[in-house]
Amino acid sequence: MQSVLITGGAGFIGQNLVHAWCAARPDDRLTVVDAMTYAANIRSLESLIADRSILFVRGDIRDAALMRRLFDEHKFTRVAHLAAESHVDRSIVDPEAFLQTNVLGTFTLLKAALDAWRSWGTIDRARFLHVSTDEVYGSLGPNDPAFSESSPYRPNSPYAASKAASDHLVRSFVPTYGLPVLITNCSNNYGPYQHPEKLIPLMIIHVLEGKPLPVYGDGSNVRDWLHVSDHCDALINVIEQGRSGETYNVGGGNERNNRDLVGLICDTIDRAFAADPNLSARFPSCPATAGRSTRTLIGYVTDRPGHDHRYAINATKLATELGSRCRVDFESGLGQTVRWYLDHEEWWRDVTSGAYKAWIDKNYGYRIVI
Ligand code: NAD
Ligand code: TDX
Repeated sequence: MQSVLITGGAGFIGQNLVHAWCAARPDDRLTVVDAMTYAANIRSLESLIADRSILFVRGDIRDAALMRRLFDEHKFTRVAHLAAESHVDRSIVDPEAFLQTNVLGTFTLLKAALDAWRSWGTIDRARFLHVSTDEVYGSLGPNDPAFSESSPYRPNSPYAASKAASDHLVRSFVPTYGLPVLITNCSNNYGPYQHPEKLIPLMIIHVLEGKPLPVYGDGSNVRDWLHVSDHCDALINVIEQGRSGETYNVGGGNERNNRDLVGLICDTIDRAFAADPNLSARFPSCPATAGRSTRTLIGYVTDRPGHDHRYAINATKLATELGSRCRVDFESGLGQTVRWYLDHEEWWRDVTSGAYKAWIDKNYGYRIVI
């Protein structure tokens, strides 16, 4: 039995990880710490909190006194660190929050773990998993080999630079202080509970509401899509079985350019409307209601500055050392994700009101259709 701290557990991957962890390791005691920024949502955790399967603490990882108190109260033996500012476009408009949370927050958490585990004399049995991104490696050309764990760091956005800085800090705690850390760098996740500012949920919701689908640039940028459940399984495997001090890349092996991906989302929704007449009543503004292809909503808008062209992950190390492999086929994973958003309208309407709306105005207000 382990006492586990999950930071950022109210975010997209965090919520999925909490559920996966409870299912895979029911005897562990889980404490979730989350600052509840605009990106957080704890609806899916409410029943776990109510029946005391997990403890939820609203708190900021930059709060050193709180972090140390939590370590002392709960005697954590595992840390899965996911708390972060995670949206590239936001980091372009307002980078400071990324340095605060991703760099300083990670440092504060590392220090709390080190001080606690040293003072208890348990450092040899503890594990600190830092969840990072493939964006630290920069951008690939069309024929370049996929990123491996030894690819050089070449971050191109303030978000990627802040994650790269945090990876370096985490790594430095191994030779300097002997902290037992593991780092994972993963590709783009998709699945339930993803905030609608990210590509896949944004496009699904815009299709349902009959709004334009803003593809940045010419839509040729490629991402390697990883279902969040495969990612969570890999994280649990890495924290328990991975070699301390090592980095593991996690990828979906599903490269798609944004143009094709958005077209696939449209076709999936068109088929769902053709099969279920109730959807037309629920989403009257969707072109599929009138039997028109929702691809007619696709438009090309001003590109993201510094837009990385292609990401692809070589996940051989994870597969050969730890036996972790993806199980979710991309087309069926995308179909399930579309279905999830169709079935959870109340969830995304809630998220897309208020603060989210203000952000959309700020991010898309200046973009012109090209
Ligand atoms: P998310 O934005 O959905 O969730 C992040 C969570 O962190 C939110 O609940 C937020 O409230 C919390 N948080 C932010 N600042 C905090 C602070 N100072 N203290 C405590 N909590 C704070 O992000 P996500 O998509 O779930 O990503 C989780 C992690 O995985 C991040 O570290 C991200 O860099 C990494 N990652 C994500 C993806 C992806 O495709 N989503 C891919 C690669 C890596
Ligand atoms: O409206 C949009 N139009 C568009 O064309 C949005 C929001 C995105 N895009 C493009 C930009 C990217 O090429 O789609 C692609 C995916 O964009 P995002 O969903 O913003 O993801 P990305 O920038 O690739 O970063 C994601 O994967 C790596 C996560 O948000 C990061 O947290 C993670 O580290």
